[in-house]
Amino acid sequence: MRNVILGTDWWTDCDDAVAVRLLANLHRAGHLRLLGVAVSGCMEDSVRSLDAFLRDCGVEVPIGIDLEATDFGGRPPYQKRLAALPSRFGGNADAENPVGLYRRLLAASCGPVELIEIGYPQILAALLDSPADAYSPLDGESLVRAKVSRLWIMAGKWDEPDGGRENNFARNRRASAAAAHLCDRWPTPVTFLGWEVGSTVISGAKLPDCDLLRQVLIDHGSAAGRSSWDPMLILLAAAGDPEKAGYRCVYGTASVDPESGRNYFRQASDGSHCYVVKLRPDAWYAAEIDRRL
Ligand SMILES: [Ca+2]
Repeated sequence: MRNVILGTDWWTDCDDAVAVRLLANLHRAGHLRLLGVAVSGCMEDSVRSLDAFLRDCGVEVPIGIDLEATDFGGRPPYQKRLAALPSRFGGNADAENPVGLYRRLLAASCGPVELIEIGYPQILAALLDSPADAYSPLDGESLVRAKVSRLWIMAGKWDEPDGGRENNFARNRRASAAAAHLCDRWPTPVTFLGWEVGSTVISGAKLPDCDLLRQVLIDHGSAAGRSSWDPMLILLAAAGDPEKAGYRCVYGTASVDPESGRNYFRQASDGSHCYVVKLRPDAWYAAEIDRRL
């Protein structure tokens, strides 16, 4: 079975919750094995709310969080209500260090692991720079090279040749610097799903009133559904094959300006990076998500 680790900002947008529900359902169905979740945004209720939501989805996995990630701005709107539900965690301090979580799970995995990132990139960038530790004698870059087969990441805006700008890479200076480092140094193939892919695909509007995910969407102000950036990445990763998931790939090398967060792409047929382009109408992708929630 394919092993995956999820990275999520679990921050101001509710498409992370739609994505977590999808991934939890795929995990419970035995389609893939979710090893753990790393949280790249940190507010008071982050870990309790994520764990409570995962438990409601029928999944209990290790959680790590970047406790310093309090500087992304905005007001996370749906976590407080979730944090009042039962959780294994008393608070954020009970969760693992996120780089330690990745190192522990990667070192312990017998087979290759695929990483799915729907949040800010500073944890993965820090993983690359991590030294050998009790979990592995390998430094971070070597450990990723040895154990990770691919990174699937919702990030960037790839339809602007002069440099697109997207939240996960450009929210603040820290995110942009980490994105630049990630694009420069990440040693495995990377598949990007950009802002332009998910913004017009609206999912999550057909949930029953009793569904906790529906409450999340309402608390976000998206009772009529939300753009599908993060859930589209989950289905792309789950398919494993972009063509089967309704996309074509553009291959080459991605880069990010560490100051502005703008992303650029140099096309090359042998590049280890690719971004996906939709081949089907928006309603098809939305239906694929909604029927799996
Ligand atoms: Ca996200």
